[in-house]
Amino acid sequence: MTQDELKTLVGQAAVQYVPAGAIVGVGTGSTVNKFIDALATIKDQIRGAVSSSVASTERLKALGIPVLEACEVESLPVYIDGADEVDPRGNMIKGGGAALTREKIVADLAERFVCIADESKLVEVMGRFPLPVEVIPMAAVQVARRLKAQYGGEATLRAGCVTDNGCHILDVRGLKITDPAAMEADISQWPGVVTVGIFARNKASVCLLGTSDGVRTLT
Ligand code: ABF
Repeated sequence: MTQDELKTLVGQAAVQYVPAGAIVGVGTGSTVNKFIDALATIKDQIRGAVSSSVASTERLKALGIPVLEACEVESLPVYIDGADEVDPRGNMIKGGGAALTREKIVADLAERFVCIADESKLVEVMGRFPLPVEVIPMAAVQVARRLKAQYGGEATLRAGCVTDNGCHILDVRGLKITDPAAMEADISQWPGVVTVGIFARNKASVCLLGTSDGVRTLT
């Protein structure tokens, strides 16, 4: 199967995690696009969606799925999103698409996070994919220095990238993320850091991985 077919497989499989009558949290990316297409087939059975990006909002609306603002809901039964890397415990690196802050906000509203990805995203220890860190522009150099001093990471500013929040992204190479929860908690409280792309506090409750043998479920 091609990577695109694997994404379709998990996008369709994720629909079974959407309860009837739900407002669904919907993430961003090419795998989520497959999920949105599948969600459209049951759109009469849900109340709508909260989306983590303009791109997903447009796709949802084009398919006739109502989109609500995050501030209009108190909680979501489920958030379905992709990842750049996921470990066997459900910790993830996200933010390759620069939407990490909104993704973490929507994930935090959700009771369950269902991660959908092709099996190439599964790693034993995260860090091969450069870790995105969204920063207030004024803090970028200082945060980069600190990433080097404390974690040995080489941070580079993502060229031409201004996030939905008017901020910048550092991509950090050379990390071995052996304790995702501790690293997320630490970097998150540095001055000028908006969001670190480690999702350990909001890790996946379920991960659906597309493999050539079908969907593999990690819980
Ligand atoms: C979002 O989209 C991100 O957090 C991650 O960067 C990316 C994954 O995209 P794709 O499904 O296209 O690989 O979920």
